[in-house]
Amino acid sequence: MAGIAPKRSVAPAARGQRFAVVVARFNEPISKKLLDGALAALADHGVTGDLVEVHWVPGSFELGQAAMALARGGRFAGIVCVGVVIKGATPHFDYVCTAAAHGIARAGLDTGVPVTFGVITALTEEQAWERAGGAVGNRGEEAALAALEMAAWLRARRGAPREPRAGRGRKARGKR
Ligand code: INI
Repeated sequence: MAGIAPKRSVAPAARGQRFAVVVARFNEPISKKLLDGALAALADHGVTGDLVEVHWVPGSFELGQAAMALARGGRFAGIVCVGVVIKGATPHFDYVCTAAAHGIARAGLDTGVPVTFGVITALTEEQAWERAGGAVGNRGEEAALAALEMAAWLRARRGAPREPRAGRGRKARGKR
């Protein structure tokens, strides 16, 4: 899929919040580049040292389960999932990509913790390298920026004063 990721972050500094990066070991030399990109983006926003945890899992299929477990633990403002799936000669690729995407989405939707998708789904190894810090960007960095932005967005929503519901205000009560 062609697309243009944002060039600059719009996320504010993360101010002491903790983030996790879950990395799939399959195609490790490439997924390591995604991890590097994610860690660099988090560091740019003040997420360094004890504020960031890295968790390795066997493959992209397992990303959702790990992200769900971490999100349920309640210790992280955001979770970044990175992995590299490269198409082979069989339909295996489709199952791994689908499971990774659904699992990652479900971890975020079920827990309310931002869980972002930094998984390269490439037809060739060359395409994968291009998206791991090559000519087409770094999907790990982009996923980390998305997690930072969503964490800030949710924080702002949770801190925002509630809007009064129609008919339940002081005026409405006084008319009874
Ligand atoms: N996992 C990946 O992350 N990338 C791949 O390209 C890949 N391929 O090609 O098979 C892959 N498979 C492993 C899978 O994610 C699981 O770890 C495995 O099926 C065990 O559940």
